[in-house]
Amino acid sequence: MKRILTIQDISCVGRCSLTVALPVISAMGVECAVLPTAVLSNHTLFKNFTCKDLSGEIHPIMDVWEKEGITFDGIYTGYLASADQCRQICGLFDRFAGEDTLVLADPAMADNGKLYAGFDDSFPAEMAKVCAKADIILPNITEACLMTGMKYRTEYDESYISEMLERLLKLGCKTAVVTGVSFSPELLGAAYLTHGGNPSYVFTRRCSQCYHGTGDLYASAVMGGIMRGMELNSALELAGEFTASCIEATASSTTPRWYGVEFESQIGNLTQMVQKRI
Ligand code: PXL
Repeated sequence: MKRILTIQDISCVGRCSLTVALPVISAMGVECAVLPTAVLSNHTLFKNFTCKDLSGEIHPIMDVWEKEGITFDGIYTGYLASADQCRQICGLFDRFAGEDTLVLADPAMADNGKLYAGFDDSFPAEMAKVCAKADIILPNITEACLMTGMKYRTEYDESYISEMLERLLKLGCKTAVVTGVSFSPELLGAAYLTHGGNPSYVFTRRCSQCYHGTGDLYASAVMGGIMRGMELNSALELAGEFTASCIEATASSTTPRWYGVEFESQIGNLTQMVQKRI
């Protein structure tokens, strides 16, 4: 069984980051080791939150893993709590990402044109350095703009997205995927580009509701799919289908949207979706 390491915070309440990555990646038949970067009472879209930064734990943990000879087939980074942590995670790649380790970076730091609470304007440049070392990066349009200096737009055409993909590749990653791309009211998806190729698109039906944490669900499913041997295109299709099914399963819920999507009811479905694609 493949073993991956996911590096992101644990928000105790609110279904995002580790509380999403662990169940999703496990359900896909991949061992999910974790490096929690911070403990929050809940994610930062609630009105109040506590945040205990765990930066001081990263080096001692890495030293022990090295002593124990622990290795990973993949490393998946998500929300990182500070610029210093970004630098530490670049160092972790140098120590633990060998030739055959797939590194996927989701620069979870912004949405809808705005950085999340707690980050300042210098943070995207540090996150861009994490992305530079990754094989695959998975920003949404806001995050891509912040890392490339492009202007954030809600209305755009294919040339805007292809310029974004080109600029993201220039950061240094091998494959750039931009999520949350849409050219029509019915479809939402991802655009991706590899050096020397042309932009490709994977669309899924657009769900009218909007919930917090869907980016983490999507990225976790992409990582799980790739680790199960799927081509990127197939992993993106699966992730889009899974995320849409989770949103639809939550549509009748009256719980506020910042509690995230009720993915729990779709975990059995996810396991079956993986079986069909491998
Ligand atoms: O889902 C991204 C995310 C992860 N972790 C924390 C967050 C957010 C988004 O707001 O606040 C702590």
